[in-house]
Amino acid sequence: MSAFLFEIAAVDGKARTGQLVTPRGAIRTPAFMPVGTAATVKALYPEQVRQAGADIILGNTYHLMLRPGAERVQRLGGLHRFMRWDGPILTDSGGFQVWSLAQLRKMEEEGVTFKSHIDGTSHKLTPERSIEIQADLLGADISMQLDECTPFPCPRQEAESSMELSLRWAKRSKEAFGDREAQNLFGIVQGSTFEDLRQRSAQGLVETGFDGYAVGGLAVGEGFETMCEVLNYTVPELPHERPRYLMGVGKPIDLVEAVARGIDMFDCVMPTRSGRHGQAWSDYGPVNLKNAQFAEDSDPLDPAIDCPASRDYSKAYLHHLVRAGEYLAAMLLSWHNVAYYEHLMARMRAAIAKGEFDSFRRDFNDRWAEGRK
Ligand code: PRF
Repeated sequence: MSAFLFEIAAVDGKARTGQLVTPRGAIRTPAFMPVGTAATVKALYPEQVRQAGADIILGNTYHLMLRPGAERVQRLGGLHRFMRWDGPILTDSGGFQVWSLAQLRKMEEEGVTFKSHIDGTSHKLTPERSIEIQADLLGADISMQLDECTPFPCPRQEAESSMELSLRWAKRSKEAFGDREAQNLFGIVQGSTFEDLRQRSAQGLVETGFDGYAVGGLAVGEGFETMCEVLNYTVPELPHERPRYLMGVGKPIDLVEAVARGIDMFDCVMPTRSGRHGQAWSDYGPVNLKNAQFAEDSDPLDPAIDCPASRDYSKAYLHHLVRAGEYLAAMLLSWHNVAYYEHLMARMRAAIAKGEFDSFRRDFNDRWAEGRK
């Protein structure tokens, strides 16, 4: 197995900055991956996603296996060619989306059987089938092991048996993945909010050996403080020299605090989903453009961000588009939000490189708190 080169250029406290070098291009870390669930980052052209500063996007096994079908995507040249994104793609394994979207799930040692949320047809995902879909059919640059995400709160016994199942699936995923020159495989730490379970999960994954390590099972209702606490004891169990990915997180403040704890990669629907609901992200929190206070506000959302949606359109215009239910509202707000998230990552990378991450973090927390008032 050849792990992508991961160069850590600077460390500041627990925060790191560098790059993960893939055959489809380098991913500057800490990195934010916009979510392209159904072979599209919703409401954005691939060119806009790239221009907004994204080096890598995320795709979903669950959605693509159901529609248009993984074999069909392969026949059409793989996911990159199909959606016209030539940068790296990380795909999620499907476990979490089955858990959150599918009806009538049945978990077994072998895998998970479920009914599609689209048409009710039955499907099965095993660790082996998930790898086949991600790596062979879609052609993901980074594949994720199949895992089970526990709800919150979760009784200890259930968290333990679920974590052990995910660990057995990790080993089967790695076996199925085998040795690949140009593709990587990440393991996923589970164990809910139990320190010893998280430690055992991380140690089991490290023993098996992955190209990167994700922290799963968070942002499921445990809250900000608990998530930070879990990261406090989980991240130190992961190898310093490999990328660490916090799955499905989060708000801007979550990203800043997770980077402070040593996380290198993130994905979240937040920027695109809230963009479709009339919200724009800022250092002070979300701004609801529907609000009457913006009706005659001729300022742009953020002139410091090098993105037309952030710099060239007035809040008054965006307010009008949102009120009128125009498609362009979703397009411009999604574009701004992705650019804002990518700009935030760029600011964190620069602060870490200069050894100024502490003061960046403090100032950011002040602005975020100011926005709560
Ligand atoms: N596992 C997987 N994908 C995920 C998660 C997980 O635990 C989460 C947790 N919030 C988001 N996406 N495979």
